[in-house]
Amino acid sequence: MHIDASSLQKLSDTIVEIGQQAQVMRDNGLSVTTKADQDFVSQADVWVEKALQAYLAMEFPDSGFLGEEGGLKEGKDSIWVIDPIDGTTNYTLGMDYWCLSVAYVVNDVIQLGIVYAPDRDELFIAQKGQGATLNGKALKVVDPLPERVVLGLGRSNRYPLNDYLTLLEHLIVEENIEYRRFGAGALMLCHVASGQIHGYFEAHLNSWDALAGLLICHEAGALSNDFMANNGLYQGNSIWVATRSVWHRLAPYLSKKGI
Ligand code: LIP
Repeated sequence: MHIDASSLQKLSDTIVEIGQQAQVMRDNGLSVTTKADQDFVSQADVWVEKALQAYLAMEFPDSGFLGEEGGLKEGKDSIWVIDPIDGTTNYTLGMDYWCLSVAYVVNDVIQLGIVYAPDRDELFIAQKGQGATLNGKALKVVDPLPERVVLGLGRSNRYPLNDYLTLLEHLIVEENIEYRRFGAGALMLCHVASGQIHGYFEAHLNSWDALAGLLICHEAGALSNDFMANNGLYQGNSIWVATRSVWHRLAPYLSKKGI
């Protein structure tokens, strides 16, 4: 199902409204529960997901829904993939590096990606084949000077620490590449598209963290691994995205690691 311009406008306005409500909820005080080591959920994560699901079920009744907190509701050939608050730890601590991430997938192909970071007032939107924008301005990735590469990284307990440390050593010692880890994969992917960083790697990311940011990167001209391979939609996958020159520079090392 194609998303026309007025539906897209209504949807992005709704995401902005819900994101601003999440700011109010934080300012009013949050209850936070532990899902696993260093993996938390607040009542705002649950509220945001339910609010988005209610809106999408009304506007797109035939579509399915996959959310980080509420899980899967099957649909016909399309599905909305939602991370209500990506960067929950940052959000609960009052840091500005968090976002809402909404992706629309038809027959395993990402058709629409919307990422909104309320504290930064950054609204990223991409539709397949129609480019990517940040607050309405077109995005196009640019290759960095080889000595000025900054790579975004993410890690979790879903992946051996040693492999992460080995990668860090390779980047710093062998490649003289700087890195940043800000704890919200969806927003870091968007900052590849907007040129703040020149690539992003995480050994395992869930589809709700990855899909919207991935389309925004693709539509801005970045290269990536095939995240949807091996049932990536439901199992998650490794994610490796970069500008063309950074991609080709690190691909040999990462392919040795099976990426
Ligand atoms: C987080 C991701 C981050 C990853 C964390 C977690 P959450 O998402 O954005 O990249 O390293 O393990 O998955 O839990 O804040 O939605």
